Amino acid sequence: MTLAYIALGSNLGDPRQQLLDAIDRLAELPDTRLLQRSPLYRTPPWGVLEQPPFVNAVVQVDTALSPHALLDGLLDIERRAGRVRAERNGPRMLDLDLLHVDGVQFDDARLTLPHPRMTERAFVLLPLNDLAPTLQLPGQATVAELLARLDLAGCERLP
Ligand code: PH2
Ligand code: MG
Ligand code: MG
Repeated sequence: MTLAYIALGSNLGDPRQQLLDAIDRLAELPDTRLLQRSPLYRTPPWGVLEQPPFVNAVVQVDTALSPHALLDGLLDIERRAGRVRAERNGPRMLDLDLLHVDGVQFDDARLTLPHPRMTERAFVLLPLNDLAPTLQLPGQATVAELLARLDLAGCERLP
């Protein structure tokens, strides 16, 4: 079994409920156990600014699935949540991104691990820091160190 971290995001429909439903679906993935989930955060949109705020979270799973099989599972959960592939960085019902798989550094047309842009994104590192502050990202620093460099303005933990 291998530890993996998955980021969740939504800013359409009922984002909070989308994330809670997605966490239930993640817990049902084959050969996978949900170990921890972060609090939910409301975060200002990054990339495309003219869109509603997001709700973001991160979960930690223990899985026997390969990274590509796990990715297929995430895409299936996105599809079932009504995700339509549209504008890059634009609004979405549900986005599930595979952030990190223990011991795996990998790059192909479908998947890059660790996720190459996670180190610049408060909406990823803030919830990841709740679960794994000392997680070392290859060639870089720990999650807590990377988070300390980012602007957290507008990020708010939801009750
Ligand atoms: N996802 C994006 C683009 N911008 N901004 C926030 N705050 N949260 C996200 O999850 C997000 C985003 C593309 O995946
Ligand atoms: Mg994303
Ligand atoms: Mg995605």
